[in-house]
Amino acid sequence: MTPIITAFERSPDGGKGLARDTRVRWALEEAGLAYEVRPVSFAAMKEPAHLAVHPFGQIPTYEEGDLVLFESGAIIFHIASHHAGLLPDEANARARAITWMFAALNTVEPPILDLVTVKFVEADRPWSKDRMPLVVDRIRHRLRQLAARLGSVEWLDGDFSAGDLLMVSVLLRLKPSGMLDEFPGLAAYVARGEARPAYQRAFAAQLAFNTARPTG
Ligand SMILES: N[C@@H](CCC(=O)N[C@@H](CS)C(=O)NCC(=O)O)C(=O)O
Repeated sequence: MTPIITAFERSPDGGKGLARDTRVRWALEEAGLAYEVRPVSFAAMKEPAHLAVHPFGQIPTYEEGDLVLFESGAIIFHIASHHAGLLPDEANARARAITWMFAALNTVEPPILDLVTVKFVEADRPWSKDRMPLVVDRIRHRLRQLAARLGSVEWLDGDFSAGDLLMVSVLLRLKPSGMLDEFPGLAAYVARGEARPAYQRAFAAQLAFNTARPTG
């Protein structure tokens, strides 16, 4: 059964690949799975039909027969659990790769999301300028720690895994800020992720999706 994912009808980033359908597309490509994409407008996202699939009115979602999932991490974990290539077979290595999935989403992504919030959502608040350096410092702190752990190895723990897929996806959100360039080891790690053929296919697919259709 071909899975169906949802994506922004038109991503606010215009196809830079920062919307979270890209990471799901990437996992599907790594697993060698075909998939369909259902576009959802911002308005439709908050309507009952979509809320029945995603309680928080967001993308991405994943439908496969009777199974309906939301949360990019849960979707990627599902794909990785059922297809080779994204999680190691050995139990402890698998548990460590899953730990990195959580670390990406729970420890590294939140401060990075704060940067987007302070830059775009809170830009007109009087305290926004004071908050920015705090947010940037918190990101730097996490990047320093992550860079120290990664050292000079290729991936976080052995072979490429869903942990790397999520970590690279989360770090990619920093690209427009230039902050990654302060950490050459992390910038190279992200570049290795981007160079994977599966990422390239996912990126191209979301770009085509976001640019090929006329705005409606
Ligand atoms: N934790 C969720 C976050 C989902 C999320 O924030 N999706 C964004 C797009 S990347 C969205 O739908 N934003 C529109 C909105 O929240 O109204 C996940 O990882 O799937």
